[in-house]
Amino acid sequence: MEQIAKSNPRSKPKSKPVSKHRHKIALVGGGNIGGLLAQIACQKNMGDIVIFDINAKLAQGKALDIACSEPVENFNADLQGGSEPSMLNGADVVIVTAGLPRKPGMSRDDLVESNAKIVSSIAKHIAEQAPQAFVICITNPLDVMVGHLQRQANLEPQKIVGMAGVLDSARFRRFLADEIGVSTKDVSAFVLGGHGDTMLPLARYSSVAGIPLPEIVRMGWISQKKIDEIVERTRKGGAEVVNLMGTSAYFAPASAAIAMAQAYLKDQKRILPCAAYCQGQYGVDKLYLGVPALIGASGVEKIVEINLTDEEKILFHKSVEAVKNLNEILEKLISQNKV
Ligand code: TXD
Repeated sequence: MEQIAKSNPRSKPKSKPVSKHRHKIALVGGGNIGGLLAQIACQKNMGDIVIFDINAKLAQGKALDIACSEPVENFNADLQGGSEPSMLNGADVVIVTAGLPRKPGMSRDDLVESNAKIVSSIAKHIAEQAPQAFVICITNPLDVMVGHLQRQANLEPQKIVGMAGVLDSARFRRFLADEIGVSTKDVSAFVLGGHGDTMLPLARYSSVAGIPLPEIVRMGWISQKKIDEIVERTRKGGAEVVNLMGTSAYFAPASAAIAMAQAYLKDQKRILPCAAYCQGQYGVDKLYLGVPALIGASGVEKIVEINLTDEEKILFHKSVEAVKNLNEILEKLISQNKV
């Protein structure tokens, strides 16, 4: 009888050969968002899933648990969990959530030092194992972490984006739809700038069934005062959830990142608000910032430059400065060898 090789339980898990027929999605961070990313990606039949986490047992447990939902959910995917960097090998998409979430009272900016260290540690794994992947960074403070990850992993800028704008605009759309009394599907909304209190939800570029929001105000469906309140609620949407749940949001962020991954994997040419690498657009150079980006099979295929009024320019500039200041804090930490 053929000797069945006794696998040494302590042997390193071998990275499964990359399926020739399915995409491979690697989730770096298997926490609240990472686990949901794995489940949503499976249920949308997006490909094989790897959950990589410093807490190997957490990653293995979530991979196993989701894998056992396959017979019921009727998707088709191999799932792997663990803490071996080789698991990332050959990934088509890498979604990074490794990092600490906010606690009540914390700002996203309070996470710079701790999360920059984590991002530095995983950047080399991505560079070695999946340099061709489309990388979506979620870890906060987002606009700074995506730039840090791009530099540390030496990735092509158009192949790495930050997820925030899709989430922020989804919140904006939800609040507007509830107030106007229409389906969220018929509300399109725009958010520009950094993922923080200086973000710029743009009512002027938002619409209901193609009717510009200012016209909706003229039609009496919603007041300008209410729109201003909703803009402010959108800006503080993350903190609202943190104060309710005691930790950062994870359902809507996971859905937002999956939409971005699908735009890449299916070459959908979607225009999505992403933290993308600006090289002169909006007067911003060599900086990641939330802008409308066309996402397709090449990654960020175009950054869409919209006209801004003088007032919008002032608010946008404030957001740019906030992101630049945070980058300066990071550079200082790096110069002090703290990151
Ligand atoms: O819109 C956005 N971009 C934001 C981002 C929306 C919501 C949450 N935002 C941020 O995402 C949040 O502030 C955090 O920085 C990340 C991840 O949030 P999540 O809620 O998923 O945090 P968890 O549940 O703590 O998960 C983080 C996981 C956890 O399992 C750790 O063990 C793992 O990250 N981790 C690591 N994995 C691999 N390698 C290293 N070094 C590592 N360090 C921690």
